[in-house]
Amino acid sequence: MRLYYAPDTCSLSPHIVLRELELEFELVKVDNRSKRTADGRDFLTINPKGYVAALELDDGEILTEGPAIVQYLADLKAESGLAPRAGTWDRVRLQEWLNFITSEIHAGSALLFNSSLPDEVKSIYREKLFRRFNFLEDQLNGKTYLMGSAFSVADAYLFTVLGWCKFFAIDLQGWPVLSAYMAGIHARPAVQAALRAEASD
Ligand SMILES: N[C@@H](CCC(=O)N[C@@H](CS)C(=O)NCC(=O)O)C(=O)O
Repeated sequence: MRLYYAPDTCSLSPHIVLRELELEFELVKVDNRSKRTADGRDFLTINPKGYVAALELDDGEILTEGPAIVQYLADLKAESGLAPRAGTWDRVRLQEWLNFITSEIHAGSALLFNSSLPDEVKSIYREKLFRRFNFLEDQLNGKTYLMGSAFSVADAYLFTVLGWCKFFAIDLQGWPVLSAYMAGIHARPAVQAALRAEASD
């Protein structure tokens, strides 16, 4: 398998999951501006949508969309518990989290990277994001992970997108439960390994 990724982006989430599952994979860096891969290919021929993450399977199939990729990976090793078994109520709860993260936190914060948006507009989106953080603060109170006591692919995703707060000068210390949650995930060996690999590639 190959993971097409760009540092500091949402592709960190499937990267963490690949390492949590101890699957064999190759990392291929993508320049998100030029749409070229580090090995000199046109990334648009791999993912015509032009964005990471993209997962290339050994048979050549390309899978895109972070929430789909991480569920596919977790199901390759169902015994890992990174996703509850398909068809169960817990799996639907996991999908509820993945959808919340993708539409509310990922898409909601990606707007803040847009340097052409005026500050007044950005502050509207920041306030909306803070309401979502308040919700997460309540939900995570008394829990180690989103799904309870077991780390899941939703945690890899939430850790990834909340990590962007540093780019927006948002201090997560204002949400102590979320801060502690982030620190716990940051300490996981697979997370450390993924961060090191992306920093050194
Ligand atoms: N819906 C996609 C969004 C992926 C996405 O937004 N990727 C960003 C990085 S976080 C990207 O590569 N953007 C470059 C571009 O759109 O040109 C997903 O959830 O996987």
